[in-house]
Amino acid sequence: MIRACIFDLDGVIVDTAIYHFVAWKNLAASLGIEFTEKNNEKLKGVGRMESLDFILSLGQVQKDESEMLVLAHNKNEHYKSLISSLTEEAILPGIKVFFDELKEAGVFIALGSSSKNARPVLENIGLKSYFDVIVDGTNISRSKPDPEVFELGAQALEIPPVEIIVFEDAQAGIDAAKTGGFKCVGVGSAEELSGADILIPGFEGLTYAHLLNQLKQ
Ligand code: B16
Ligand code: MG
Repeated sequence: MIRACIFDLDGVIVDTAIYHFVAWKNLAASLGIEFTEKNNEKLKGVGRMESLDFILSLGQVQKDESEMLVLAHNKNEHYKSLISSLTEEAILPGIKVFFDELKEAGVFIALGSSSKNARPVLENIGLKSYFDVIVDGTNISRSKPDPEVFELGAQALEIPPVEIIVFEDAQAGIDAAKTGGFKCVGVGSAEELSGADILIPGFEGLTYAHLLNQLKQ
């Protein structure tokens, strides 16, 4: 029986992935590194320092630890300025209706995000009060595809992973959920994502009852 759902944030609840991309692209350009949307796919769900490592390796640029901290800080300041004006209009279609349905069914709602900015984002879009548990980048020591973020969520909920559905838009997140023994719904297309129990294009028109039926098949 499913008793809880853990949601990734960026790309599942709200489309902040574009803002991460803009901020990383800007930083990469300042270092003379070309950073494409295809490169950006690999960074979805991946933590800030690991993302910076990836971008530097693309341009074969070497930086020491203190320089890397400054670069990551600069990217984050740019990202924060981009998300400061987020409102509930940024919530992805169908999410709110789906959350209301979960609440009515008595299913717990948790967040499992790699982002250290998850709480201000949830506050800005007005969804924070829906969450029974929030685990984000400030709580974890290992980034997705490590299952730590979802395992901490399951522990806080006091519910075993087999009774929890994880919703993820990133391959690293799907891998994390499956390694941790969770049910996993991938949000996106089969061209980009593999290994989830089922894939959905998004939440618009999705009912919880229909989703449970699909998961049983
Ligand atoms: P921050 P998620 C992830 O959030 C993003 O997908 C990823 O692009 C970002 O680098 C990571 O958070 C860290 O974010 O720099 O804000 O701490 O998809 O796991 O909700
Ligand atoms: Mg995501």
